[in-house]
Amino acid sequence: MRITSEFVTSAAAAAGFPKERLPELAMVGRSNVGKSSLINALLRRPLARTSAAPGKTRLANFFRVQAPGIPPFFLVDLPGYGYARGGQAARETFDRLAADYFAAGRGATLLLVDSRHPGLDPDVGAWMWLVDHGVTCRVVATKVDKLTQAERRRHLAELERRYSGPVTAVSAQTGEGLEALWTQIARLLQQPPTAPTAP
Ligand SMILES: Nc1nc2c(ncn2[C@@H]2O[C@H](COP(=O)(O)OP(=O)(O)OP(=O)(O)O)[C@@H](O)[C@H]2O)c(=O)[nH]1
Ligand SMILES: [Mg+2]
Repeated sequence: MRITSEFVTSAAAAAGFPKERLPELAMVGRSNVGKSSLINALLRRPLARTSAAPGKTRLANFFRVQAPGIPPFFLVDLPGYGYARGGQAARETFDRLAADYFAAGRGATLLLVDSRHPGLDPDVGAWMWLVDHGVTCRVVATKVDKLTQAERRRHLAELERRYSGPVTAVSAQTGEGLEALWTQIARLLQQPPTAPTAP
């Protein structure tokens, strides 16, 4: 599968979001869950900056992507939530950026959760917020390479119960699950864009 991708822009607020309208898919999840790593694994090149320390991605980064059988789209790397360093001011900036992004009704979302920790309160809270705001959202379990086979079965069952639907398990490290995720992305992007809803 030939995939082409390019970095388009970074935005600290809605005014900086691209004016060009394409289907969009945003990566949402706790800091350090593996959003930027998953983008790089999907695109097969290190476009998004990753870090072992949480809080690496501080802006909304937009990548233009072309993949076979999928109309061109923006993949969006958003800052993670649940990251304390930088204090209240930093947290509010992140919250405002995410609120701006979703208020603009720009597209669908992948909610990334760590496969080792199913059903964390902030993740369930984020999921409920997205669903309440009418955002099309699919759950992806990251870092599955870190689990034993028995843990995988148990944690995935737990996740599917918590999020009332199928969960795609992936590893940015081994590439496991990426093909299934591409199939899901193609399906998500063929749906009509989500309408903006009042908060
Ligand atoms: N073993 C393993 N480690 C991973 C995987 N994906 C990401 N990591 C590691 O997890 C850490 C965080 O990854 P990032 O991709 O920077 O996480 P992020 O969600 O973008 O973090 P923020 O930008 O801080 O919100 C890095 O040390 C990655 O190498 C994976 O699939 N398997
Ligand atoms: Mg990141």
